[in-house]
Amino acid sequence: AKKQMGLLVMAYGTPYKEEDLERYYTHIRRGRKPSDEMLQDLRDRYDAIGGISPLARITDDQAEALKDALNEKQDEIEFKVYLGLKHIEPFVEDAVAQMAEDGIEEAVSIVLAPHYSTYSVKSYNGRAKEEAEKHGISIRSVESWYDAPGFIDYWKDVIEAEYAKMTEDDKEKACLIVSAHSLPMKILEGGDPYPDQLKRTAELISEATGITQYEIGWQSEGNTPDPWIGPDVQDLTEELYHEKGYRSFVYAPVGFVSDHLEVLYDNDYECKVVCDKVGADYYRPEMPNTHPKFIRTLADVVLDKVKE
Ligand code: FEC
Repeated sequence: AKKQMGLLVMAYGTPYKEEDLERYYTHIRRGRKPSDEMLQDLRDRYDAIGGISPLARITDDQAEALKDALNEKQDEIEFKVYLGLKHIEPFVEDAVAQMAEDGIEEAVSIVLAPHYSTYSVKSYNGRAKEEAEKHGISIRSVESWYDAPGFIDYWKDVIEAEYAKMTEDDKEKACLIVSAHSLPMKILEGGDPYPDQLKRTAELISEATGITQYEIGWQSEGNTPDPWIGPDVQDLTEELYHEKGYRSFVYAPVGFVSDHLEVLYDNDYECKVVCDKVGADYYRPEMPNTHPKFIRTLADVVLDKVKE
């Protein structure tokens, strides 16, 4: 018989319906309720992208597709998938408790975010491990996959598809902006690898595509008084337009993997507003979602972890 293994797929989570907004936002703020104004601002952003973002459905589909890819790739292990979210149910802890109920003794986990940071991946993995220990489940966690060959190759294809829409003259004046979610500057004090990992993803994409006009940007910074890592993608756009004469911007939000608020609003609306204001062309390659090349890459990363 095949060996049974739990596959814990972890992701940020999104509200399922309008009424979830307040508790979701409160959870993101570690228990501090947002003001009415902040809540309205968030509601307006979801409305601007056509209602509650499609993240929930996409995340489910990604987890399911990853399980199928893993079970097709080999025949020693039967993977059973569990979705664990950071800010809404099913929480990471709910997923691990469900594994225990199902009699799973061994599991592997992956976060649907490529770059490791103490704020993101470390906290997901820590929560999974703590709950797994309570149930005597042994769990191995993937820490990052920002340089996985198939991940870089995915971005190469979709970035090249955007450049293919340009004339030769447009290409000469185009800049690729490779970005991830900003984090508070204080993470850098502990030597967090997050910024270097983003830099590496960008270098690998540049090597694969031959695009040398590229910049690193940070986006979606939170509404808190701390300083956040910059440059912010919007400020960067204006600066590059004026100082380097770029006239087309291609945004590759490689720190994310789905069509959700941070891409559909922060890139497709906010960055587009800046491009329209200065008079530059806006491009944004398709997000990985459940693209087979992307899912196969995640499956390779998980199998490498299992074989370690
Ligand atoms: O589409 C959706 O419904 C969810 C989109 C979404 C993703 C996402 C990913 C990351 N976040 C990260 C860090 C922070 C920090 C704060 C913060 C705040 C928010 C708010 C919303 C939100 N995030 Fe998020 N994030 C998404 C959504 N995030 C909504 C609250 C309103 C706002 O500030 O815009 C600041 C918390 C605080 O106030 O103290 C920090 C990181 C990621 C990427 C890694 C991952 O996916 O886990 C890091 C998707």
